[in-house]
Amino acid sequence: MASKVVKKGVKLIGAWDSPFGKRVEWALKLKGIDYDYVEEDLPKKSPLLLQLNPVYKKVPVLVHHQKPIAESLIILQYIDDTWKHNPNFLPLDPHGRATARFWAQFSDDKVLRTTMTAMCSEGEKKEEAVKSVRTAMEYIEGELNKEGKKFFGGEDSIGYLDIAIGWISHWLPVWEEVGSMTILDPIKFPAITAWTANFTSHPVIKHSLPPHDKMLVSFHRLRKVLAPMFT
Ligand SMILES: N[C@@H](CCC(=O)N[C@@H](CS)C(=O)NCC(=O)O)C(=O)O
Repeated sequence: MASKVVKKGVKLIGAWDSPFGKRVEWALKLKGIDYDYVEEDLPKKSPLLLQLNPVYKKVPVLVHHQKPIAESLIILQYIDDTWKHNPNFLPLDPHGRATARFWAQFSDDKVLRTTMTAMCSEGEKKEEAVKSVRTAMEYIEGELNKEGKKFFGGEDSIGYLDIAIGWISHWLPVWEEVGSMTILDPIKFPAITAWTANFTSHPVIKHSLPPHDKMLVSFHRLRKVLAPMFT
């Protein structure tokens, strides 16, 4: 874990149960950057959020020296580019960097979004979504096997792709429960299962995970709101 190196000028606008906001929190903590945190009430978006992210109106937003940056995967790269001290999140070689970004985008598009669809839908639509998430997860399983290390970032350090797929370790079980479905079968996905245990045991991650029960309440509520859009 890096020591505290930056004192001022960094603010994170997030929401406690947002897997995207949590990426930025993890990244700042892993780099040892001091920051102010502003919790956003998403049902009643603040003028601050609308001003800082007028295009998407979503959290997270990182403000550094009064300049906002939106979109969690872009923010992760900004953090890595700005604070270059250890740990380095992205590999140094261009192909390694491109590959990590590719799989991060893939896991957002094909795993995370489809899991939300599965959680919020029923019947055939749900079955189809669960099937496609499992197919997509096979690629992540394959990448972890290829790496053969504890984390994508290496044997000891969490990297960009670990942070990007970090939600699988703590949000996915909640979404499985809320959607009454099983996605992460440990027999089918032993590498992801082992990675999940490693990730959630890391001291920085372990102490910054929202409580499971509180998340269940929050995502049951979200499911109720979103379900009509998936029928
Ligand atoms: N692609 C965005 C997704 C951010 C996102 O969906 N944030 C949610 C919270 S988890 C949000 O702000 N939702 C409010 C809304 O959609 O109006 C990222 O990676 O930052």
